[in-house]
Amino acid sequence: MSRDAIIRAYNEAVFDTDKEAAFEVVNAALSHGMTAEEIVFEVVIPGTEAMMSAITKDPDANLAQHFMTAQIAAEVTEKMLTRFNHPPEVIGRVVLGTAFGDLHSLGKRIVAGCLKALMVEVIDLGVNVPAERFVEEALKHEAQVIAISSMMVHTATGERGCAKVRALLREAGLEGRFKIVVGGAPYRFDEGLYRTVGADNWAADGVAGAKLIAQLIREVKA
Ligand code: B12
Repeated sequence: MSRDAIIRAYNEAVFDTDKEAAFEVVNAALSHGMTAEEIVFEVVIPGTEAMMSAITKDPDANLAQHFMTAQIAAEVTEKMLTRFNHPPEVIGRVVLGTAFGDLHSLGKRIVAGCLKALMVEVIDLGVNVPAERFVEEALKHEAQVIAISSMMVHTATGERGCAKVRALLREAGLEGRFKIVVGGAPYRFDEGLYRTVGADNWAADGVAGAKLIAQLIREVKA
């Protein structure tokens, strides 16, 4: 099986939301001599990016495809990490959660999957997370980024969401220590909204979000 054939077969399995088939391709790749590192960096990450961009452009693509792409990427990456010759260093930490009052969790889980594939440690606080908890957990885990998902306009713009996290950081003199990143449907409708709510940046999907967060982690650490 050539490398191109492996990449094609992996992408097909993901497109079919067939996790078992994706793992079969990964096992075949290992038995053909590909290393775990090559599988993550040459198959899984580019494959996830390609699929996410195809799904975004395809009006017939469904939620399951979106979700499973990130889920498979996260699971394959976690399995491959145990086989890495030199385990890659975690590049940093992010606390991630859905804003207070908001119970939507699918987008957040996709973002978490994409972050894991980029070697970012994710502390997932779940849904309906009070602003105070974002700050407490970021301090406790020495995170570099606080990532807040909001799927509803009022949980994005409300006083108990991102704006409160910003206010708490300001009051505690912690603004230089953490960057705030937001995402979710309201930010896609209004690309300037992230500024209004006091975030440092936003991203439209999991792959772009993970890349942005990895970049901000490096900036905070520099
Ligand atoms: C599925 C869904 C639900 C499910 C949630 C299941 C779950 N476990 O998550 C259920 C049925 C529970 C639900 C409930 C409700 N929902 Co609802 N829901 C949706 C729906 C159809 C899809 C959301 C979704 O999962 N999308 C798929 C994921 C993959 O996409 P995503 O979340 O946008 O995430 C991607 C990006 O946005 C980005 N991203 C997301 N978060 C983050 C965070 C960061 C940091 C970054 C960088 C990026 C990022 O990356 C993700 C992956 O690529 C949307 C409609 C829509 N089209 O958005 C309505 C929607 C969000 N819901 C809505 C409403 C009103 C509700 C309810 C109030 C309904 C009711 N009357 O009870 C309740 C609210 C409950 C609550 N308190 O939260 C409205 C919100 C309207 C508004 N303007 O505020 C919407 C827009 C539907 C509508 N058109 O009216 N909902």
